[in-house]
Amino acid sequence: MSQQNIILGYWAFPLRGQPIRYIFELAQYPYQQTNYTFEGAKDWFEKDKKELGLDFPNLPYLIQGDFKITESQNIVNFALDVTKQHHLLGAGLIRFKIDNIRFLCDELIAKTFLASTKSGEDKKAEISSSVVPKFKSLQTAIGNKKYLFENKLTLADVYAYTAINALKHLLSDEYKQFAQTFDPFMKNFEEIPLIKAYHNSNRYPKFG
Ligand SMILES: N[C@@H](CCC(=O)N[C@@H](CS)C(=O)NCC(=O)O)C(=O)O
Repeated sequence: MSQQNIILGYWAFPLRGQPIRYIFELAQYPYQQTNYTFEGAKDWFEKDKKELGLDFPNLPYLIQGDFKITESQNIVNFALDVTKQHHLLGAGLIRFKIDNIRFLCDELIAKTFLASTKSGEDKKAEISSSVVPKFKSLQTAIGNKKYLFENKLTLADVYAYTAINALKHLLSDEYKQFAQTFDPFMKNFEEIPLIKAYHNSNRYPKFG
């Protein structure tokens, strides 16, 4: 692999592409960002989507010289490789339990965002059918644990935090019923020194 700079392209929000940012940050691995705003969405749709030379144009994307990939889970795998953080995947059968939460939360992040864009009965239906039941399962899995598996940080925590943070900011009324479980879980993640420094930096594209 060439030593050219890594460029990560995604929306300027901590949604589906956010776990990739956490992986680079947890390793203090240098990466550049192209963060697209919703107001400036045409920079993506009308320009970069057509001009960057991506085989399968989408957000997130990762470019390193001539190496260009999309699909968020593919980029997560690349980021784990390049930062040598395979331990975040776990070992043995736990790997599959971790991935269970990883893929559930990936979908949940998208569903939470989708529900937040709706209104009235549509919004209520989306929340009660697709969002709340999955957060209830996540709440049971978290219980009063600091980390989901083996008392240490894994990709499951990174994804769970990203999904819960999306719920808290995009559907704040729905968050309330989970706060007793999710508040301490979020606080624990936010107190990891590298995460704390990142969240306080201008590299973190926070909500609002
Ligand atoms: N399967 C794809 C889905 C990507 C996707 O849906 N991207 C959304 C944001 S999360 C988007 O806005 N894509 C830009 C586009 O469709 O051009 C992945 O996991 O990366």
